[in-house]
Amino acid sequence: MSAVKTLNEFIIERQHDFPYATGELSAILRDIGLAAKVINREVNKAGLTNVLGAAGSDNVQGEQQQKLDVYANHQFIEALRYGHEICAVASEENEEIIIFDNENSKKGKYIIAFDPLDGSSNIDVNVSIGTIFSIYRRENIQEQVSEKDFYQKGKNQVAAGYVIYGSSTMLVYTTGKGVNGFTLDPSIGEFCLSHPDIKIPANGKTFSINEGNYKLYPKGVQEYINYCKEEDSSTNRPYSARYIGSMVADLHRNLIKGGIFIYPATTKSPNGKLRLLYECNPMAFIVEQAGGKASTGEINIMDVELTELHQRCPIFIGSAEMVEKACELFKSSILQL
Ligand code: P6P
Repeated sequence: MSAVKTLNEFIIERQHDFPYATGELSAILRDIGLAAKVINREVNKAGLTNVLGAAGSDNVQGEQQQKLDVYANHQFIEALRYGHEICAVASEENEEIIIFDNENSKKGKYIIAFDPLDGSSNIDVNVSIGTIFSIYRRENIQEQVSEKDFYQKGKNQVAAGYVIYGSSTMLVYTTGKGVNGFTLDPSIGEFCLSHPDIKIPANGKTFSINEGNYKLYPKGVQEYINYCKEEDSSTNRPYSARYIGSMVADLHRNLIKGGIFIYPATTKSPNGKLRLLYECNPMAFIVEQAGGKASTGEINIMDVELTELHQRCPIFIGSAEMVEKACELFKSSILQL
């Protein structure tokens, strides 16, 4: 056995974590790994080919699509279309779900939601960006698949993960049995286990929030920001502010080193900015599996009812003790209203 453990070797080894493992989830994860390698190739040379810049179209969010957004979306959809496992896809880039109607996929028991290239506005300035994915089992496989299959709580996820295209490219995922990270070795074209059994520190020294919106935040969030800036050596404060504007990059740093990321409701965005289905829920699954917490400020992210495909959700996520403190201040400010 080589010292290096590839993603595929790891998947096969861990496949028996599940009773009646049929290998379907393993096949999906392998397809995702392949798509990530293809996207990584384009991301890494984005400055050299004309994949930088705007695609000249807007996505369902009304956000200007970047050429790499469109490319990554296509790669993921096509990587999953002809397997036997996935029967429908929800993507940040598409208003409606995409139903795979080929013979293989029609009987698929799983559905997947993803943000193919989160933080893509950072592509042109070479800041790390990422792919986020979330996998559910269909609840009513006798019926024709529809958008309603995606209206599940995050606690029903069977797997979730992200790819971060940064100084190195990493795939980090969970199937509910802990979190493992794989770094792409370009010399062999394989994701190799580099961060086994990731655990997020209970506390950290950084807070990630867009302070430009300070005046738009609820009072409790303002109080937490002020708390982060107070001098108190016994609690390692003041914390350092670290905010890249790319959720995957900010969360990956906090997962490895500890910290908190907050994108709360604002007076302009009463449900925050980030999407429950393919940003908040998968990240919540990963962070909680690593020992952290993920809340709306009031309830666990993975308990939120999803009633719209692109539903937004406020999020406080990261080191357990930091999230608890932020939510304590947030809730107490609500009670004072
Ligand atoms: P703001 C990127 O557009 C994104 O969806 C996340 O990756 C990131 O955390 C957030 O938006 C940044 O938003 O409003 O602070 O620029």
